[in-house]
This record gives sequence, C-alpha cells and structure tokens, in this order.
Amino acid sequence: MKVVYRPGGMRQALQMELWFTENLEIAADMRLQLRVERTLHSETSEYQKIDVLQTASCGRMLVLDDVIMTTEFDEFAYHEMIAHVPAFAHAGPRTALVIGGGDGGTVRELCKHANLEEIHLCEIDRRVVEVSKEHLPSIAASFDDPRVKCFYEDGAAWAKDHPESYDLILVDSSDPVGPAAVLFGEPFYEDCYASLRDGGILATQAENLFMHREIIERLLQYGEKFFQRRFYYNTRVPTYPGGMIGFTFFAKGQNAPDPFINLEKRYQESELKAQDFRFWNPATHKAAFALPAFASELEKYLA
Ligand code: SPM
Repeated sequence: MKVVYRPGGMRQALQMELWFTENLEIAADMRLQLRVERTLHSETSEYQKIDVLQTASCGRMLVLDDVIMTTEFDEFAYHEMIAHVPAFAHAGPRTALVIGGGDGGTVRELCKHANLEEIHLCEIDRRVVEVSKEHLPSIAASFDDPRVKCFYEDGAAWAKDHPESYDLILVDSSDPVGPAAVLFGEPFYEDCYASLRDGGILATQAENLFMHREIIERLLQYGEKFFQRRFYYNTRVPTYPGGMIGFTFFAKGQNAPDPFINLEKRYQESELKAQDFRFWNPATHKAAFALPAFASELEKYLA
C-alpha cells in the first residue's frame, strides 16, 4: 500500500490525513485514492500482501497487493451481479464453483439460491478467507452454510481436474497480474468449459470496457472458441477505477441458456424477494447486457 500523508484543508491545518492510493498495474496512469482512518490488518501471506483498512467513506476495505478488492460500501453491486445473473439464467443449477472470491461475497449471494445443493469455493490463499471472516463479517457471511465447502488450491488446476462437475462456475478473481494471471489464459477457459455440465454457465470478472478492451477482447475470443452462447455484461462499482466492471457470460452446449429467457418467471418462482437484493433485479439484470456504442465492435464475438 502506498500511504500518502498530505495536509488537510484550512481548518485542519495541523491534522495530517492518511490516504490509500491504489497501485493498479493494468491502469497505471489512473489512481484511485480513499481516505483511511486506520489499518485493521496487514500481512504478507504466501501469495500476496493482504490489508484491511477502515476507510472514511466506504467502510472496511479489502486490499490485495495494493489493489482494491472490495469495500463494505459497494460490494453488493459486484457480488450480486456476478452471482445472480448466471444463477437466474440457468434453468435449475444444483452445483456451483467459485474460483477466487476468498472474501466470501460471491458465495454469500449464491447461498440465497435454494436450488443450489453444493457450493464449492476454490481460493488459492487460505489467509484471504481467514482474514475476511475476522474483519469483513458482513461479506464473509455464509461460510457456515452446510452447502459450502472451501478448497485452498489453485483454481485453474481445480477446473482441469473436475470435468462435467458444475452448473455454474464464477471466477471472482483479482486482475491478470500475480496469482490470478493464469485465470485470464486460454487453457483455463477450455478447462472451465470441460468442468461445466451441459447447459452450464461460466461468468468471469472481466475488467473495464473503457480501460481494458484488449483484455476483454481476448477473453471473448476464448469464449468464441469454446462456448455456444456468449455475452458480456457490466455493473457499477464506485471503488474500482472507472466506476464500472464487467463480466463474461459464456454458456455451454446446444441447450446453452441465454441470460434473458424466463427471467421474471424464474425470479417469481424462486423463494427470493426484492428485499434479498440491493442491486440485482430483473431490470438491472437485463440492462447490464446493453453494450455502449463505443464498444459495439465486441458484438462480433457475442451470440
Ligand atoms: N470478491 C471481490 C473480489 C474482487 N474481484 C475483482 C477485483 C478487481 C479489482 N480490480 C478492478 C480493476 C478494474 N478494472
């Protein structure tokens, strides 16, 4: 973490403020800063630096290798959209795999789906889960659900070793540097395809349309190579650079679902109600797939 001390305004001339400055390799010329009240936890695990900071405006914040992973303020906009969009798009998912996602937010959202019988989390760094349980209890809220099993292993190897095992695979990864780089490679997408059952859906953290078009285009090319249905959708997250982040949505097989079919019906038939969500609803679900005009060239990869 780069901690920048700088003098406050006129009325705080004697008080020094503490600011966290994100150090994001894939957006090197843009910096996001948040004012920090105190450090709640800091360590270097076997894989990465892990910090939990109490921010002035966004609650507690999890930071890995100086990059913001999630904050209490806006985490729901990310976790609800990575989880519920594929979960409602599938006709009846019974098994789900989350790769990464050690803070537990994606697992928490999946646990709201009563039809899911098994939810596996494959997170390479056990310490992310342990630290999140201790410091981010509202996010790491569902690890005690009996359907959840945690495996502290390499997610890419896990997908390769579990063919035809899952109805949903959600890749809640950090960015394509460091331990997560392998999750942005073609072999991983091929292995995820093999790890899905027929009709299964792969949704992956897929960066920002304004800033990371090359990465997104590459992921959509993998999708085109392996998957029968392909979409890209967005959500809004103020504490990620550019305030938005997208996901690939790839579905497998001749009966591969699209994300819109029977959506309202499935929602009404589920046990879920409007009060179970803060961001997801059928309207945000559908709107998330609208690509802005400047990105329309990506449509050639979608089907
Ligand atoms: N469960 C939350 C884990 C976070 N997964 C996504 C992290 C992305 C961080 N960088 C965002 C860069 C914006 N393009």
